[in-house]
Amino acid sequence: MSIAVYPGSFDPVTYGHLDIIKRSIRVFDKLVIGILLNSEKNPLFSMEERVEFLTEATKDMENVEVKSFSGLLVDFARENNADITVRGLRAVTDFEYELQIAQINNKLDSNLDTMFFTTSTEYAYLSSTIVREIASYHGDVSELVPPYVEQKLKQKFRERIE
Ligand code: COD
Repeated sequence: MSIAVYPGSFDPVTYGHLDIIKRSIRVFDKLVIGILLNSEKNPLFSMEERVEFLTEATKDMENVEVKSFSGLLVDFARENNADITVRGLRAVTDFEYELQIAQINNKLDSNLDTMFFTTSTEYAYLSSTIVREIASYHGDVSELVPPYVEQKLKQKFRERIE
């Protein structure tokens, strides 16, 4: 059985992430999405909210599991019996950073390889950072994130004004 992990911050999940998920479940028997609990970053959405978003977004995909993790990715992959890490590439600007992570992870665990999926061109410009920024100025993100994420973004930035 081929098992892969797809790690990220997913703060919040976007249609770009979902595109990568849909592409990778065609290749692997099981995909474990790992949401990083990173104490150094100050995420907009709590771990519970990010898990909820991804669980809702993948509810019709049988071979997907959503989990949180802290610590090293190589340990998370090992715990889930995965030997592949999935990552997404938008543009050449992602490549240097992604190559570095892939090489470090392979150095930490030589059984762990990284597979890159390229996104559809319509999502090539899309990132969680851009979504958060547009939403913070009350811009329209309906074509960038699923409807329940859009609602939560509106709520989050309304709460910040009040
Ligand atoms: N199209 C295609 N791919 C996309 C898009 C898009 N529009 N948007 C995002 N992606 C891809 C990203 O390129 C990335 O591959 C993935 O989706 C997740 O993106 P993010 O931004 O949610 O997540 P990151 O990049 O912040 O995740 C970083 C990790 C959590 C993977 C990393 O910090 C990590 O592994 N940390 C654990 C500690 C560790 O093991 N460190 C050593 C290795 S760095």
